[in-house]
Amino acid sequence: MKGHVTELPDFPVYLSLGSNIGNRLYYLQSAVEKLKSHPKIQIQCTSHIYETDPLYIKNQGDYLNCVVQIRTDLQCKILLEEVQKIEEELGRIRNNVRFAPRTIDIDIIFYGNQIINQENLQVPHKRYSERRFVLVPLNEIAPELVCPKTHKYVNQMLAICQDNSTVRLYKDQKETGFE
Ligand code: A4P
Ligand code: MG
Repeated sequence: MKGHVTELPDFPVYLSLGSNIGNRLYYLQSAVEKLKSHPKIQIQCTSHIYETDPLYIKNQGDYLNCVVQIRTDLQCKILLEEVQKIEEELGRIRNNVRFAPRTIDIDIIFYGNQIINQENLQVPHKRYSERRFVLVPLNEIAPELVCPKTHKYVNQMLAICQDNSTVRLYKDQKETGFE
């Protein structure tokens, strides 16, 4: 039921989605569908899907990544729990290996202008600005968004990003169902 959608807060929240195991496109699409059908989440915009070189642990498969802009009245901590539920429903197995391959990873990049520094939640996401796989799709949908921490536009963050890994549009976007 989406009856209360117009009452949702007026600030945007940005999520970064990534998958590099199995049917990556299916996992991204399913995660977007699950976000869409959540009663307290409204999707406002999705970037194209990009195929990206794996960062950090290089000997794993390429990722598909995208960024989604939502509105929600879930508090950020609750939103994290909800996106972790979606990760679990889509077969994400958590182990203690950081940056390990995954069916689906959903990170909260920005939650409006809020700055959150809790043990299990840091927003803006701690490493987003070092990642072209986040900045390129984010810049596609929100180039003039200002980072509440650095006070720079997303397009400036991308211009100064040291990461030079490959981030390319994923084949025929008509096949993705994102258009
Ligand atoms: N956490 C804290 N802040 C946040 C936030 N803003 N959003 C905590 C989401 N989670 C946040 O995450 C570990 C813990 O981070 C969570 O329990 C949550 O409380 P996780 O998803 O369980 O573990 P992880 O994903 O293995 O670790 P981490 O550090 O989140 O890894 P990343 O940063 O997600 O990196 N290369 C390409 N090309 N594309 C990718 O998508 N992804 C990764 C994973 C590595 N290389 C990649 C990609
Ligand atoms: Mg993560």
